[in-house]
Amino acid sequence: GVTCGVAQQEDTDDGFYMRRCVELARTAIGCTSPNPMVGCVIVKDGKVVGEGFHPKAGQPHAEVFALRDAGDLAENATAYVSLEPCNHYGRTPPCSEALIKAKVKRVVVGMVDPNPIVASRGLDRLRDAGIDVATCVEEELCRRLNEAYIHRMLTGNPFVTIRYSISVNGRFLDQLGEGAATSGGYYSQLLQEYDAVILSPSSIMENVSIPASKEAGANQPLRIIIARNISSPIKISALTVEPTDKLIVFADKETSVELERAQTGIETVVFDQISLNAILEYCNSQGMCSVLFDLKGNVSDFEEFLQDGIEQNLLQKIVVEVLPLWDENDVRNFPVALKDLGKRLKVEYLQPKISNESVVLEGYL
Ligand code: AOF
Ligand code: ZN
Repeated sequence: GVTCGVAQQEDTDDGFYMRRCVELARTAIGCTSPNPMVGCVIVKDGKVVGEGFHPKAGQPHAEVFALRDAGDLAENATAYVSLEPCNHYGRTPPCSEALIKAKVKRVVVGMVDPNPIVASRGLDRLRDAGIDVATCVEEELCRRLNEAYIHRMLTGNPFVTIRYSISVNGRFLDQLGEGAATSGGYYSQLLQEYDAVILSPSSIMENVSIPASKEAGANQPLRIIIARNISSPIKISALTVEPTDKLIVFADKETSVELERAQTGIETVVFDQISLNAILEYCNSQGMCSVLFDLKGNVSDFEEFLQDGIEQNLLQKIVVEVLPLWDENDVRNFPVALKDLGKRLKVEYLQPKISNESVVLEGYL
């Protein structure tokens, strides 16, 4: 990828406004795929005169909203953008031209755009126009913000996260029910970050409910239920599906026939064989940047996907929720696939998030 590593300008004000850009960008969390989240701030004489973010693919970019907000005050101002301004005609015209036209004096950028059709051309265009350009300000933060977009740009695959819950003594929570496995407001926040959440039918059957982000106004991920070799697809028809639920079943041929018979009315995509590759290919074709495998209590349904993911390097992140429970039962049930996955965690990236309800560990593979 294109990275510069060291910030060209270590100015505290630059860092401050860049962090504001990231905050603005996050307003559109879960809504921008296949595009990145981007925020922009226009600053003149130490005052913010314009702010904007990219709300959705197909809509104007962050810079356009911020420049509109600033109006004439953009002249001789500094524009902060969390991602390099684009220099191409896509769904929208180039932001580099918009910045030049607005006569900004300086542009401060968080990170270079890994999109091969941008990749430094935006920066070059601005410099050619005589604008003072600084890059890689709060680069790490900006990269984290768009880790899924970056991954997809560089690999052509969606960013894949595996999620599960354990007790303090390391028991995989397959018997403790959905309540235990999804306690913590973190789960609701996690869901809104992803374009899709992938579930096994058995993981949702007990409560006959599908997970949704409870954040106010949150974009809901597409809920994908993997249904293969299942004995009773009729159960899927018992799901309480709200009209607003984005729900789809990935079924093998046999299961799809059964589902049709049960007249579930739930949209079904039929696969010859449901493999991790097939799932990711579908998600990618739909412009999804990120996918969350929610193991809940059913690793056995996903074991083969995990093994394939490990072998082919298709898994990027693990999110483990440690619940304040001590399970008196045998802890030897810990799934082999997860042990394999755990061995690959890069410990230096482990990030604990501590709340009243649980400790969540996030690690990169
Ligand atoms: C920016 N500012 O806010 C965003 C950028 O189809 P388009 O026209 O929306 O272009 C999409 C590409 O533009 C996307 O892949 C990425 O390279 C860049 N996104 N660039 O200057 C923004 N969202
Ligand atoms: Zn743009």
